[in-house]
Amino acid sequence: MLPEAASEAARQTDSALTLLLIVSAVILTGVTFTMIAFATRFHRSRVTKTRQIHSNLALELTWTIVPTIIVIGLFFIGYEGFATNRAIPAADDSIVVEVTGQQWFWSFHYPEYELNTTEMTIPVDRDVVLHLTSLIDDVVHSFFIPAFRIKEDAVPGTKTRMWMRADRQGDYNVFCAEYCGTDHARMRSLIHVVSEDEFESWVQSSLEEQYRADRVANSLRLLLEFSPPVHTSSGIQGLGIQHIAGVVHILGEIGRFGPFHKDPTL
Ligand SMILES: [Cu+2]
Repeated sequence: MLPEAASEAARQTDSALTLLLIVSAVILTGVTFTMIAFATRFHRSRVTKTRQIHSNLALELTWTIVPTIIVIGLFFIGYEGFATNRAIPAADDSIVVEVTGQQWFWSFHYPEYELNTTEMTIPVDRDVVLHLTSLIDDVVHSFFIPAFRIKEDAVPGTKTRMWMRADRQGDYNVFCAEYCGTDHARMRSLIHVVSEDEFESWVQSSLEEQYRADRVANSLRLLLEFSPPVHTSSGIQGLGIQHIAGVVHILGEIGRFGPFHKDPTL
């Protein structure tokens, strides 16, 4: 049902679930067979008169103490996993990623690098702390990573947190697990778990890409802000000299910083 676990905490969750399943299966089987045995043994065709039993201390103590021990035992096993997932590591020796949900996509911000992305990349064997929220006028979403067995609500105006430490490289799905409107089912993303070296070079190339995109976007914004439209005699808006100058400027920017140019230091 779930993909292979990609962190130690996920395996801890899996073993708690497996144990719970085994205990439940044993109890279900025991109860079912006892029920069938009693229904057969004491069927109306065999027994017409029952003995009145007022108390049976040994039996009552057994069916009180044994289930109590089982339930308390399961509680502690569950609590152990819960405590692991809530013991969020200190921010200074982990990677912080700010996750924002909105109808209907996730976006990521790495404050340490001032980097914005639409998919998440993290290094293997490093603690990663997620700060989750939703846009202020949006709805509640839920950030769910099945491979890490963790899920946390992303709530407008509030910051929630969770963490993970991936120990297997690969690409892992992210889903929104809180119904949030029409395209809820399409609100997916990916987490790429890569080596430390690959992560460093990914940060570098993403920053370069972001820098180029920002330069072009800024030029466009300046052009729109500072170039008033020119009205021709027919009343149709035309290009003014500022527009032409602006377009030339943008073409220059694209040439210097655009997708065809690799060196952002120029
Ligand atoms: Cu959602």
